[in-house]
Amino acid sequence: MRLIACEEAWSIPEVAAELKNVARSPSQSLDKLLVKGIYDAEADTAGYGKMDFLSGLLDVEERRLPEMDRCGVAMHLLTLTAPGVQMFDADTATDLAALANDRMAEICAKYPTRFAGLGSFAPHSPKRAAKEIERVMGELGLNGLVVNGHTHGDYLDDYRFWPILEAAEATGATLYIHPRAPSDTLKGPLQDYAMDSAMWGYGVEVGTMMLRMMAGGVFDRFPKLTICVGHMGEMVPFFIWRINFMNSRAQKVGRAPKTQRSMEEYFRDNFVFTTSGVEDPLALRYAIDRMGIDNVIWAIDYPYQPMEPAVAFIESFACTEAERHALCHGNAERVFHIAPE
Ligand code: VNL
Ligand code: MN
Repeated sequence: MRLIACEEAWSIPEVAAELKNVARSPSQSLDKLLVKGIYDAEADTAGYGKMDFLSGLLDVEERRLPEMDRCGVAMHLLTLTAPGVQMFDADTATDLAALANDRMAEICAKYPTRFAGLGSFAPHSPKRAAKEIERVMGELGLNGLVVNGHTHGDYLDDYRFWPILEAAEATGATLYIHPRAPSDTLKGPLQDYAMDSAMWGYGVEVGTMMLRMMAGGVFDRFPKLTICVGHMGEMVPFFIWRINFMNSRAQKVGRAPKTQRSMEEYFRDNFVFTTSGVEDPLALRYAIDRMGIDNVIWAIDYPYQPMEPAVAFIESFACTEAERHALCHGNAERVFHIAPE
């Protein structure tokens, strides 16, 4: 079975160097716990540096490719790792996104059956971002887009980001909303016990973004836009019944804008999600039965998650051949414009 892993983190030295500057800046962002840990290891107190994610992020050929071969992983869909360029000023972010996209396109051209990639852009400069999206999906021939949660506290339901959503829809680019730590106004009680990141904060951050977009009517304005999220849907599949019920009540009393379709319809029609970092067969079975097999895609979350157990998880998952085909590569090929074998 062709295994295409669809949320695989990667970086370039120039972005890593700029993140080291962020680590030493006075920013109060909750992302600094991870940024300090990975990019300024001498200053690390949280232990990220000890896990040495940086060498895994910066590497393609030395360790990643041999490990893919060993585990039987055909392809990684690469993404510039969170927080991407979103903590930089708009000019630096715009330039570094373009540089990362160029490098990613080189890797994909060198290994067309082993690597595909999602392009980055600077959301804080929406018009230039829209131009970069056209370049990513045109000239560079990449497979879609990635954004990491909020940008300086703003979420994608804000009309200022419409040029970005418009360009994504027009170019047929699926937009992967990857997590970063919750914004300054959301972070309060999430600062302790390692709740800032993958354990809990990331899901709160992306789930909040998803609900703002659905309830805010983004998909009435951009009905063909496809959003991908990771981590088994960032808790939304399990809660969609209640989200749907309560949004409908809120619309009736004027606490939420009237939308053309229901929250459940937006989630089914405008979203897909990956299994990244949730290797739980009960959660996967529920997600497939609840949202439909066409909406679920396998991913590892390398190097934050090791490859081998993620492969064992999907290969041992009890499902039909048609379901395995969809999970392991069919849906990825459709959603991310990857040529079938
Ligand atoms: C972690 C996990 C970080 C998955 C990630 O991106 C991620 C983590 C920065 O465990 O800190 O995609
Ligand atoms: Mn990830």
